[in-house]
Amino acid sequence: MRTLVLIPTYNERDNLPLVVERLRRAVPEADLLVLDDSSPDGTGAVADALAAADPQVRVLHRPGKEGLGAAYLAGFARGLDEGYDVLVEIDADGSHPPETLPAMLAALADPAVDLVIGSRWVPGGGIVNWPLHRKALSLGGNLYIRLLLGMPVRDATAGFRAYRATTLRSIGLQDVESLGYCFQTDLTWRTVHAGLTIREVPITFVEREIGDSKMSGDIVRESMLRITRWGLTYRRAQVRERLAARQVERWESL
Ligand SMILES: Nc1nc2c(ncn2[C@@H]2O[C@H](COP(=O)(O)OP(=O)(O)O)[C@@H](O)[C@H]2O)c(=O)[nH]1
Ligand SMILES: [Mg+2]
Repeated sequence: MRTLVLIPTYNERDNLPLVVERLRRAVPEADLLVLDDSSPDGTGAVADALAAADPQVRVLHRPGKEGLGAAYLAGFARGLDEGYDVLVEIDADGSHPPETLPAMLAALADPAVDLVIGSRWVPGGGIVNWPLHRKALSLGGNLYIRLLLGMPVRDATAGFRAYRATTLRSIGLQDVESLGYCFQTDLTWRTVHAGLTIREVPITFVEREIGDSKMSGDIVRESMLRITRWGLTYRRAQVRERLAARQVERWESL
């Protein structure tokens, strides 16, 4: 399976060479594409230097910071266009261990599996060095998602994933509006609704040691708003379906 690993970056100058080196070692056959939003710290130039030294590393320079979702959509479009079979998402800050990627790709080799999520919230998974409030946000967010959307996924917000190209082609990427981190939940939801199969592989998420998180109040607000909206639409449709079924039963008993 031809694999393209997408690495979104915003101010990851010191992290990028480390994650690229670990990825090249862990999955030597995979190609890498850095998605840089013109980081002010010069990450783009660092990426160019890595690309110049290694034909399996390339860079997509984007004009400005448009959010993680927009960067990934551009990367998916490129990878699908180039005919890759598998597209991988991974953070640049070292939080997602590239050493777990072979196990994730092995899980995706099962033809019954359409998306593999590197999950922090299944047995064997975990988080190192996150403050309590970040853990609470992730657990609480996932609980809210499960209650409202009823998805059988423990870590729907996770950003370490391997998608089959056919999955990305069948979930309506052209309609995705999510800009921030709720992009991950959005695509999980679309994958479930397309009737596709998700497998979670445990990972140990390690909080970054270098640079700053781009998590923000805006990102949390966007997630809450969109997830609540999807949930209400879904639950309303469920109620309508149940009422319609009851009506049919009544007619049939007449
Ligand atoms: N291209 C691009 N990358 C982004 C953007 N926002 C975040 N990232 C990258 O997405 C990954 C996850 O972001 P991070 O700040 O570590 O979030 P956290 O792990 O949830 O605290 C990192 O590789 C960031 O550099 C963005 O707007 N554009
Ligand atoms: Mg991070």
